[in-house]
Amino acid sequence: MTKSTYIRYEPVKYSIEEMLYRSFSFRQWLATRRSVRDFSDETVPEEILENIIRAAVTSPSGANKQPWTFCVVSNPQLKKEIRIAAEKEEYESYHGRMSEEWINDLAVLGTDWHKPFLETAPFLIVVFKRIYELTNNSEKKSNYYVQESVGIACGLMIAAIHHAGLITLTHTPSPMQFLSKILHRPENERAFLLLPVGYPAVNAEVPNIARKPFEEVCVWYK
Ligand code: IYR
Repeated sequence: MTKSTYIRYEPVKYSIEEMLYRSFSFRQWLATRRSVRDFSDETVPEEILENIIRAAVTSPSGANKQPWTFCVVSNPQLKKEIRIAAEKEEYESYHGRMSEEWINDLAVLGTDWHKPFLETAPFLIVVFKRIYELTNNSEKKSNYYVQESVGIACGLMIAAIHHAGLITLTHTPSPMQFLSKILHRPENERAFLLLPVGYPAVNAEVPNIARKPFEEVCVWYK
């Protein structure tokens, strides 16, 4: 067993006034984030994408295993292949695989099987979860709380995308095996989430939906 070594944590210290201001402005700014499906094809400097992914990988993870791989796709041929394969699955989903209740619940979003953003957006970030690790001699090593860890990393990444002044949406074509095939991912990886990243199209619109009232989602036990 490897023994732990500790290093000093360098805390940031703000005054109460600063904390009130920072927490308020951060939540107000986060509230301006929306899932946007209408992308411009305007390109984005690669360094911005790199910064976004470097932000995501600061995420905590089970036993610090960091069980994720972020694939950044800008190649137009690959984006086209992904769109064709995703739309094929989505067509099946919207025409029988999803329950009537599910289809009704999606009505407010106005989504359907067409996914033009998979080609229009300059970048697709395809997030893979690593369900285990393989050592050099093909021994399997465990990862822990993979779903939670990768989910948290994606949350940070969505905030980083918004912070950079770009848009995204969480796209989950189902099933997603086609992504492993197209991107030639190894057997220990499973597609987790697909995030197109770019600028919104001119006059892009979003569904007129609201977040739940705070009182409904937060319970205090004082
Ligand atoms: N994956 C489909 C359907 C879909 C499902 C949920 I839950 C959403 O919040 C939105 C869409 C699609 O991307 O259209």
